Amino acid sequence: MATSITNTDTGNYIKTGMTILVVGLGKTGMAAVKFFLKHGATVSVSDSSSKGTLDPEIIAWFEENNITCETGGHSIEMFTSVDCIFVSPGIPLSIEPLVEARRCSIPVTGELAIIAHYLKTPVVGITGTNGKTTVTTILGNIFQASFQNVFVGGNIGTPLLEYVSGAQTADIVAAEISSFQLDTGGGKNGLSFKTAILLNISPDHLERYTSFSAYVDSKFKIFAAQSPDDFAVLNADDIEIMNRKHLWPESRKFFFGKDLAALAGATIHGEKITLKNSSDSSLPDNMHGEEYDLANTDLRNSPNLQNAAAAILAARLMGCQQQNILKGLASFKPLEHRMSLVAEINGVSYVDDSKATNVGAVYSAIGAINQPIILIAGGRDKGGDYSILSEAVRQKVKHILLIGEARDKMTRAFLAFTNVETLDTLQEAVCRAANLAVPGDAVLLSPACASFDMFSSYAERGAVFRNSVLAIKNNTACNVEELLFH
Ligand code: UMA
Repeated sequence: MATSITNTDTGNYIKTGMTILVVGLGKTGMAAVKFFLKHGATVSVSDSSSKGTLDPEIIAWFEENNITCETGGHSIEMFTSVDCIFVSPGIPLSIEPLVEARRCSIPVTGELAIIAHYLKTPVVGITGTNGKTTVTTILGNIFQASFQNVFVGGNIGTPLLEYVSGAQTADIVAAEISSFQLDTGGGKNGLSFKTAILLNISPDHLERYTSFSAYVDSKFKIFAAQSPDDFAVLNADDIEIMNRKHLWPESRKFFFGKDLAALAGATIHGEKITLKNSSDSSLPDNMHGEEYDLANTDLRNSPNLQNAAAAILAARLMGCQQQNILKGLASFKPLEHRMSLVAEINGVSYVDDSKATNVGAVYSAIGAINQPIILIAGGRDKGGDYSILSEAVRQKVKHILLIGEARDKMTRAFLAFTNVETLDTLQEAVCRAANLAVPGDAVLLSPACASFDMFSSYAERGAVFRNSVLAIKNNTACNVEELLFH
């Protein structure tokens, strides 16, 4: 082995000649390979996909740079013959070669732990089960109105390692942070966020975590490296967050929500958000009493009011002025596949909420619709507890159409509460929904599951829903089955 690393917990410091294995060759893995090469490391890579699925240009580039490339699986030999292992966020930490590497005391690290030592720009981190991308986008807009140069990245799309590899010219970074990223770099030695936002927590990714409590612990790691000069922004209406006072950060805590009681932060009333102090905590710079009216913005409905409140609070704590925050809020456009109205056909609304990949998101979607609902759900099960939806389904959902791997498990969960049918494809489900719906109903795609059993992403699933609905809209006189299948 070449040079050993100084920090045996995480392997944060990259030294010339040290050997690093990068696991996973997606966006993060490729950014990591380039970053480690730039810092003089000897890099090898390992990916579970077969060689044929990798871009031949990338394989050629690996050869040119003497990068040993393992494809089609992960071998213990590769994992135990390096100084340090870098894992991409999507790699389960329980795979055998990683367990064996840890047994051999080889440090396993990830993006946040690495950039903790290289990032020079103040960063606002946004995590939570739902709403991360929306809040990151809102904050990105506000920062664009407030600063000269802004970088928006992380789980939203561009790896933070890409930013750190470059000239780092931004004045501020808005980073969407997933629990997967926090697992390998969100601890005390991990990235320190100037402001860290925890939006909400409900069961998700339970196919990866041993328990809900392990998932919650992962989310709270976003605060672990903060100092008392940093800010934490927490959801006062979220029971899971408020019940875990023992996990709350040492940084200065501010809250957002409808019921702040004696807490300081951003309070939501109707379509307005007001900043307030409390008896034992004050917002900096006389922000107390500042009001933000969202009535004329695309953020006026729940859960976006909560998302906006978190973003306003964080932006203000980072020194943005009210007029620039208002500009940022006004420029927000709803993101695709999140409660997006696709069409109204014969008095029936068709709503695409394909991004709702967990039970909590579906709960919120059902709550936001004040019409009888025909719900299309299902996909790859993520270990969520569907019974959380029982009461909402009994009250508002007249029919559930289930697709994908989870359909039998979901049928058992909902049969006692509404009419349930299973179908083979999303197109069939849309046709069936169109046949069942009467004027005044809403057809809602809100799957509570991942899409990967049938689609490449939630975006593709949403696009298939949208195309099916639009095909019906453009041919309302036709039989919908004929329209979609012939
Ligand atoms: N792979 C293996 N072994 C495995 C599993 C996967 O080698 O056991 C390989 C795959 O063949 C593939 C690569 O790993 O080549 C993919 O790595 P990755 O899943 O970590 O994906 P990246 O392309 O690096 O994208 C990641 C995030 N993906 C995940 O966390 C799963 C992206 O978030 C993020 O945008 C990107 O980094 C930049 O930061 C996506 C996501 O789904 C949107 N995130 C989850 C979510 O939002 O729920 C957390």
